[in-house]
Amino acid sequence: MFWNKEKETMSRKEIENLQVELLKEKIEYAYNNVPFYKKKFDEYGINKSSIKTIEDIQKLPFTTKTDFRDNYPFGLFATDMKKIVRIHSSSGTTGKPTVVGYTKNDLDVWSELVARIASYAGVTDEDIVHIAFGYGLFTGGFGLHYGLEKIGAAIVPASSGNTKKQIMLMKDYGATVLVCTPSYALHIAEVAQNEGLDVNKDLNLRIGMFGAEPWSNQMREKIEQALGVKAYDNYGLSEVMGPGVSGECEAQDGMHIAEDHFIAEIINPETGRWVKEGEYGELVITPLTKEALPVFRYRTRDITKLTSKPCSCGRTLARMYKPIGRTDDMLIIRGVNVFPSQIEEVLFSIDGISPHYQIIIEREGALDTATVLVEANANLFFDEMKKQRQFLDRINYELKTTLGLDVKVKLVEPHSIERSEGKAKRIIDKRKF
Ligand code: DLL
Repeated sequence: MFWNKEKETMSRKEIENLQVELLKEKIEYAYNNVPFYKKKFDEYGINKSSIKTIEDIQKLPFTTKTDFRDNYPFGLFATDMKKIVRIHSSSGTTGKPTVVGYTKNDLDVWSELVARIASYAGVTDEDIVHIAFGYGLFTGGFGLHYGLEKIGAAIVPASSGNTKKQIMLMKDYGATVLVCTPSYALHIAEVAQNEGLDVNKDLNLRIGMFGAEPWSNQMREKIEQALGVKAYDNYGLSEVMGPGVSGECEAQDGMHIAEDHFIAEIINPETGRWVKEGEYGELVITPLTKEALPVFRYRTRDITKLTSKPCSCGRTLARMYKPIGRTDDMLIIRGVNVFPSQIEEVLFSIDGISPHYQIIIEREGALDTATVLVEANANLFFDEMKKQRQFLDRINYELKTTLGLDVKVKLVEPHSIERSEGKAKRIIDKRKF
């Protein structure tokens, strides 16, 4: 379903012309309002006339998470506090959180773009939407909330936690759309089943809008089966706005990027240069309309690929494919580069494994080792050693043939891996640096 057909179907030329104009304006705006960018642009000899075509964006320096940290908390803001009406932040695993601010106008754009991705997924003003993202500093709860409100849907701002109560609310209020992380969706399904609910009879869900963490297509199938929904992916990050940067349409062949508000590039993370369209690399995003916090060429660390080919849905906005991991997530195990998502794909293709797993990384001498903890389904015979052995051999074999990697696999009791209410913690890194 189109939300803003004019913007969703611009020609490539129109998109690029608009991006060039907005980028020039933003460069001037940031130069005049953010000392950090004034200094950087002077250093690189950049001003708005440096940009003539979209390729010229490559002249600009990158912005990284470290730049946010170095300017903690408000050093990158372009407006004074009088104009700031909201602050969010994202906590990394180390150091200070990244702080982001929004003007009234930024919030309007944000809800417009979230309304857009929700309508890609088919959400309408007739839906009852259960939002189980945390409401707080995390951009997920509030971000989805105001976008869906703009569509006119009835929102149940359940926030995260207390899964049994969430299920009761979904059942009693007849929620038709569930919004949360994919890992929490699976947890909800598991608890509902334990409570003796038949999701097809007792719940009324039809759409799931899931995002905020990587998830494979295999996981999508599991969620769709377990909850009786059609599951749509959506992507975003706080540094450039939050959710609403991109989302899947009915074709589910990549997520359409709101290119009238963002420029997306894919670079080789080592050289910083553009890769060819369709090749995997690191996603770099430049928001074009942010007032409170203009950012240029933000290095997301997410590994994905782009296509600007027209989509069967009729939209012309470029699409990014499911991120397969993050540059800081990549494991090098005995010389083989692997992302947790590749391990997930293998695990989820094997019957008898419940969709909950964790990867423990340790260091033995100079080598990194990985142990995959896999939860067996309750109906797997735990007391039958031979069957267990065969099952483990099968998982080892599949991992080895698909990834070329010999990893240790350990079966653990059903329900022993911690369930997440937000972003799942898939990797436990025990290495000491
Ligand atoms: O996770 C924003 C968001 C909220 C997106 C709700 C979608 C739905 P941050 O907490 O700043 O913002 O985390 C951003 O999460 O760089 C990716 O690594 C990851 N991520 C977000 N969406 C997806 C997705 C929100 N659909 C970081 N697939 C990003 C894979 C995702 N990874």
